[in-house]
Amino acid sequence: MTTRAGFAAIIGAPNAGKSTLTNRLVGAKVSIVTQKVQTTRFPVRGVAMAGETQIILVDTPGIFAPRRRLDRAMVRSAWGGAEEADTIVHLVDSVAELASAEPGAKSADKRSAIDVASIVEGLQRSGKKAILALNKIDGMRRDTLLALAQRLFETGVYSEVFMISAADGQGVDDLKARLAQLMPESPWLYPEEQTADLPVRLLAAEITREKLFLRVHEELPYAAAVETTAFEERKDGSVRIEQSIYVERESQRPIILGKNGQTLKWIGQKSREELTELLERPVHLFLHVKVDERWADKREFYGDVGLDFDV
Ligand SMILES: Nc1nc2c(ncn2[C@@H]2O[C@H](COP(=O)(O)OP(=O)(O)OP(=O)(O)O)[C@@H](O)[C@H]2O)c(=O)[nH]1
Ligand SMILES: [Mg+2]
Repeated sequence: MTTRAGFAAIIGAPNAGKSTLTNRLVGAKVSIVTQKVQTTRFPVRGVAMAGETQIILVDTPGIFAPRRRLDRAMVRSAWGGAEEADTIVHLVDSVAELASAEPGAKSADKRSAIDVASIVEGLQRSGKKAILALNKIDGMRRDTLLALAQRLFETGVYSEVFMISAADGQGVDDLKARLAQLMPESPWLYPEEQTADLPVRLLAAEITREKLFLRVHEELPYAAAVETTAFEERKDGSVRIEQSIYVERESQRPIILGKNGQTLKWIGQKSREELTELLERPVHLFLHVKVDERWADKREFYGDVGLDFDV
């Protein structure tokens, strides 16, 4: 039996749908998804099986013009993930890309198009060919898509084009089959049943961060981090998890707490439900809100997940 295994990095502008695609290819949730840009903060590995082939997907942070130290570290790690991979998928939000060319385009769409252009330049510099995957084709017209595919393909940095919807699954099986062909002959790199490669404390913190963003993304445009401070297996088979939610300013604390603590309660409930399912045992979750104005610049948070802060 010949087995294959290798790495496929998924790069793209913030919000292109990279984590949604990673989860869909793996068939399980390994990376969190929100409607906010810059949700993924460090490379997350998901393991997908296609027959005798193991495709290790590297979901990367969005690539964009960085300002803060955390941003720079995120963007660098995204390119790092691409360099080490056997194949690169550049995922593009087709809706944003097409909208950016319209008169009166939204600034978010324009920003996304600028980020796409910078990724094309990065690929040109690296001399590597990528697979172009045009995402979010659900509900889009075919002719507009073809024109977009052609325009991007002419940059010369792509070997082929796929049109997909990570959300509803269209085209994803074809992309997966192609990725499987591109993997080198190799023994499998992970046990067959493993889907994610993320320490469980970190995954638990990510799940709470997802719920936090889902609930307060308008009021808290950027600033929050979650850390698991205790993870204790108990004799009765349950697990006790303590987490700190860090915000940058005292004024943000009430946003997370909500009226009578309702918002924090909702976040805790949703996170606990998902953790219970994920860990397959009862979970007791305790959340604390802390103010730390410099969390984004802190090495402790991200050093252990492979973000390199030395500039
Ligand atoms: N309509 C539609 N929406 C999608 C599709 N794929 C992803 N989305 C939505 O796009 C948003 C961003 O998805 P993510 O998977 O978090 O995007 P990302 O590229 O990982 O984002 P960052 O980690 O912030 O860089 C979410 O609201 C998704 O539900 C798709 O195929 N169609
Ligand atoms: Mg993501």
